[in-house]
Amino acid sequence: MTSLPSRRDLAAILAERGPIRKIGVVGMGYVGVPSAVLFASLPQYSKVIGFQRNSKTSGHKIDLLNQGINPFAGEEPGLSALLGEVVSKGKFSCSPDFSQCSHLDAVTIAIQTPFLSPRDLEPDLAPLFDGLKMVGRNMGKGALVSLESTVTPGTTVGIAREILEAESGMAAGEDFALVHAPERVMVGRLIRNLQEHDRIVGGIDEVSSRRGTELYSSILTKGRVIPMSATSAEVEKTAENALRDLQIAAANQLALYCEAMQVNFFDVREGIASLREEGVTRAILWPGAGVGGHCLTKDSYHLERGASGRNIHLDFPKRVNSLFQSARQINDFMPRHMWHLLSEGLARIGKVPVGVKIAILGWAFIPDSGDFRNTPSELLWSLARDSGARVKVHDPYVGGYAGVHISHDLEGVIQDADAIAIVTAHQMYRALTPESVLNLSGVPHPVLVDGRNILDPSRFIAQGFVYKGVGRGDQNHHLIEDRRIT
Ligand code: SAJ
Repeated sequence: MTSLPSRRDLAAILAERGPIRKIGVVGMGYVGVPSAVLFASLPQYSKVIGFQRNSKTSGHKIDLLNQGINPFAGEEPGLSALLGEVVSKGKFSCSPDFSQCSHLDAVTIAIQTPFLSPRDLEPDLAPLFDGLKMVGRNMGKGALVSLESTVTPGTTVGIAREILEAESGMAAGEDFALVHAPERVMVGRLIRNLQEHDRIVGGIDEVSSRRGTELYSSILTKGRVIPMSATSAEVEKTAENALRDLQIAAANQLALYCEAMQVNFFDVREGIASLREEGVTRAILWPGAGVGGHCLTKDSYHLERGASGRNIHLDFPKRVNSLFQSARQINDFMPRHMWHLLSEGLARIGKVPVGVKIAILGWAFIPDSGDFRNTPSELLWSLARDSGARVKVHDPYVGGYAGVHISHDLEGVIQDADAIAIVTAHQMYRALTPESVLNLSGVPHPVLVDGRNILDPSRFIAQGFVYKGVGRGDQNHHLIEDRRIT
């Protein structure tokens, strides 16, 4: 039994309506666009409409999409070709006019729920609620509504259902079907993820789950639908990221322990990861300069809110913090740890942060991407600035960031630097050599803080660098050598 049995009339209404043929996708973001073009590429669907508010920030996408132009900068294999094809065949179009929802069989809603402000960790649900209102106001009897945005458990059967019912005057589970089908796509592999990842489909009732399964199984090539209740689907989505965040935090904490005990985390990790036998495998991830992005930084808080909501009785040990909250605190500490390593490095050569020049390499939150949402680099940048240092930032993929100058000139950023901190593992940073950095920095003992363990410590130490690495307890107290003229 995946969820409550539906009232008979919903099944009858859907049977009378027949198979899904016309689909709406609300939110032309990196989830909505590939979903829409995949649906439109299938013969069983006669029309897909992408709904996009004509807002200042995203309204431009409407014209681009109607011309068959991919609005996203990064490389998305297959997306541009598929978009051009479905637009030229007249199977997909984009519109700000939600009245076109009235004749659609299914409407999916993929509107982001970013932090209102990182300080209070509350999600900004206003755009999502607006989307729900517009759909509720215009959808017809027998429609399927699928909420794809990541939300706090309890949202689908709670406020989402209430908005849809209030705006439509209809009842979920009787006049229309309602599911939560969380997105699980990664930038750079959107189409492939939608086709190959298993898809969680959580209905408010069994008929809704079945209608949602009909919709999403159509775009799956390798993946399968995993049906469950709507709230289970919300818990699954937030938990899959909370658990990843927890695994990263475990690696970060172990790395801090290894530094304190002056051993090499990566040796320890190799040993742990060698346990590959059935049933004894250890899922150990990688420590680093911090955890950014819009998934792992917020989904744990969705999960925590769901487990502490009204009418929730949680039996949990007293005075013990949630593992997921602690994981967030450890991961959010890592940029501060980077600052501690950098300050210790400067102290080793008798320098204080005031007036020194610091080069921060990497602003994006993941390698070889321009995506900088919730970047760990910002805290390191603030700590360095607040200490009186002169800070320059390099990132080859990030065009700009409010209040921070992001340079694309790596040499210019390293020029005259007393300290260099690697925060993002962009491929180009792996090519840095001690000689090139020394010549640019012009100081005898530059401090190098490697937040992603991408450079060989011994090569830089041999040339006079003061090296500090996350997890490198075996190297972080090395003797300072004079540059060997090679
Ligand atoms: N990170 C570490 N150590 C690791 C892995 C990641 O410090 O071992 C850091 C990264 O540097 C980054 C942050 O964590 O700053 C997030 O990295 P991520 O690889 O988890 O990338 P995301 O945030 O794009 O996560 C997404 C999630 N996908 C969805 O929500 C659909 C996540 O569930 C996926 O596992 C992840 O992509 C993925 O595997 O690529």
